[in-house]
Amino acid sequence: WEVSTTFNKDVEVKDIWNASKSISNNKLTIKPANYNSTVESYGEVSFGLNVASTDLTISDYSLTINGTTYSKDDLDKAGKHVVSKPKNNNGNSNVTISKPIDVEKLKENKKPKVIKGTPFDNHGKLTVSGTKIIDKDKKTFQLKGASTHGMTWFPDFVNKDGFKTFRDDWNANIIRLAMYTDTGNDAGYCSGGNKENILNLLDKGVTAATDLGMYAIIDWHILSDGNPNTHLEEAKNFFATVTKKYKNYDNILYEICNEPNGGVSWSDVKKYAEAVIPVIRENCKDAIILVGSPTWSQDVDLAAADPIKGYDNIAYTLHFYAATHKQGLRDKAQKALDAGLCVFISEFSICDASGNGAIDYAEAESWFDFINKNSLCYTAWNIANKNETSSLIDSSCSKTSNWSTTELSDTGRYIRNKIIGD
Ligand code: IDC
Repeated sequence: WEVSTTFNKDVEVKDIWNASKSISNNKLTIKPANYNSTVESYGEVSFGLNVASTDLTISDYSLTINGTTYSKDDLDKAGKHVVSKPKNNNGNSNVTISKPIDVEKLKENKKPKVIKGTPFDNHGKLTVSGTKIIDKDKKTFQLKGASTHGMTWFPDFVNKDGFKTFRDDWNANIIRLAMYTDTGNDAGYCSGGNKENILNLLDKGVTAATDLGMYAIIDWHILSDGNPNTHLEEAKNFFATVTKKYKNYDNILYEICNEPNGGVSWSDVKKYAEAVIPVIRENCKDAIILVGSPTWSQDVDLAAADPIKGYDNIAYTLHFYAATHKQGLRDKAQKALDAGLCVFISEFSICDASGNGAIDYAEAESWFDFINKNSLCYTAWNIANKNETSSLIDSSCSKTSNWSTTELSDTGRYIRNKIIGD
């Protein structure tokens, strides 16, 4: 264990017992003596010191247990442990720990470390404001990045170096983690996949993105299971599990149904959303939730006409494949925006809807004009080297990170330029 206390001004320790100290920049760090460094579960440790300073106001404090530092915020969240501030410069003031520290509770509420200068450090927790996504300073913020392929099909591309390449070489700030629900075989979470393995893979992706200060989308990738209600109970269980696990991760967005299709109506999708959103809200009061719409997440106009009420921070996904979906779909999107819906492009490519075929550059340009005019967020399908047009990595390249531009596919090169801002 270790305790740190920061004073407003110069600080001097006159005397210390049952512990040792070091001081740097008004920050006093107290370390255990050699005989009390291990505290048993439910055990206690006590130590004392006399401190002198021209200003005994404590501006900050933290506690380190087994190498993990808990900030003032973390400690406060676990129940206001450190209470009394020194009263004056002369009195024998005590800083007391008011009640036993519940380490489990501390751990449970711990926020991941934020690396300085990363997208998440700069923009913080995002919210939905009208049609826009805004950052911690209330400025419009455009998330730009890419989606994994089905993670279970291309697990090697779910890795920190690869995501770092997207962050540093592509200027991307978000990764979408696509988890197919039903593939008809054990690649799908609900069709016989090993849930534990899949959750571990997802965790690898979440941890990598978080360590890099990137945003990430956890995508419940329905597709052949056209109606999201097909796996409603599993969806509820899944979102209960992941939101509990990642409730302190303010960089995570939850996409609850990739692409409803097969004749499903907006009212079916809405019913599903109204069942899943409260499950998410139980752990994550304000994380952004992305909701799909019928016709493979194209019917945002239907959602706009009858949006989900009673919750903040809901955005609606619009998916396009430029060689298939053109002005008609942009018109629908415009209609939704005009009605005040926050539209989020969590999947797209510049080829046809099969994820393959020729690139339509002219339509791709029109789409990017539309995207940038409206500051829409987007993640491009897909981070893999499959021999299909939408894969961002060339199929002849087997590297899973640090791709040069010649190792990208034509789609990859085009989208990289767009993210960088050509
Ligand atoms: C495609 C993949 C392809 C895979 C197929 C499986 O690109 O390699 O064999 O899924 O069903 C979507 C879906 C997305 C599709 C993509 C291209 O969300 O899963 O990926 N697409 O068809 N909607 C429109 C297009």
